Amino acid sequence: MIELKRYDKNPVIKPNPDHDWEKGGVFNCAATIFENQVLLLYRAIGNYETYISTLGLATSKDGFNFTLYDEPVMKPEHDFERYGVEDPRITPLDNKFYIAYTAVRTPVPKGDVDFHIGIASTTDFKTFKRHGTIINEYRNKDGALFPEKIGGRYAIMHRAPEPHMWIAYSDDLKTWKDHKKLFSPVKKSWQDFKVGAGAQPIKTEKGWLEFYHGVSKDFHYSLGVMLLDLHDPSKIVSILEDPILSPEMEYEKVGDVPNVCFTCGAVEKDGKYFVYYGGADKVIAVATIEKSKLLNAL
Ligand code: BMA
Repeated sequence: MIELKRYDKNPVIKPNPDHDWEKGGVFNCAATIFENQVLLLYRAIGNYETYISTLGLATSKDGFNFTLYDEPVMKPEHDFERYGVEDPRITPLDNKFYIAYTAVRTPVPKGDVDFHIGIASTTDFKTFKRHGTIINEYRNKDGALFPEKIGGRYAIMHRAPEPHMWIAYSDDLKTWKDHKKLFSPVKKSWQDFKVGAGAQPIKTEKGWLEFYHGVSKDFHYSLGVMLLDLHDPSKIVSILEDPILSPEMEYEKVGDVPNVCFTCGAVEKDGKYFVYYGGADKVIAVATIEKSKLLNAL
């Protein structure tokens, strides 16, 4: 069975009691390579009453030891994200970095929360330009943009209507059409409740590599992996039947939400994939796998 190998000193980032904005939890982070370092944009919670997320920044030369910053780099700025910026995915595209994130529009602890996929872009990870929200006809999250145009159009994975993974296309990154169902929950399995995009898709010689999440009926969040056709990413060319990471360690089982491994980002480095993930909505961990081993298995 193919599984990710956890870093033995996980978690790599924990809540910081000295920073009000990230003392409650740090989790679900985007990952990219920026200026020869691994860069993470991570979700941070300060206050449990409001549960409003901001995004913090962390950088690392080796992918394991991170330098952290005192202030969040992205905070809610507009009405459409007033109650939080969550679960970012970074995609290098058109000489910028685009960020697809969950823009929360109504208060989180109060019942039926409304959220959409927000799009922002940056070149320096200091300032972020907002491009509004997309696919607004549905409550939506788990947006992950592809890093290049495919067949002349931009492409994104998203998650509405639930519980499926969808793919859609756009000429301008604003209007999205030709929505196709990409993948659905699998009966009587570790992913029988819902499935959603995880990391930003990564281009390989065999297809678009996608580390995604699957949720079971007892609310365990595990990671799976699939390969999508390079020219038609609505087609799955290969998918592993078993999860590649499931909640087993204390930091994955016990936290703010129990039994959660949730990825929003992975990078290729030194012949391996480094998959960053939130453990139990509380800490950030990393697990790796050799590129050749994974691609041979798929
Ligand atoms: C999902 C997302 C994630 C979260 C997970 C487990 O729906 O909202 O942000 O990590 O639930 O709570």
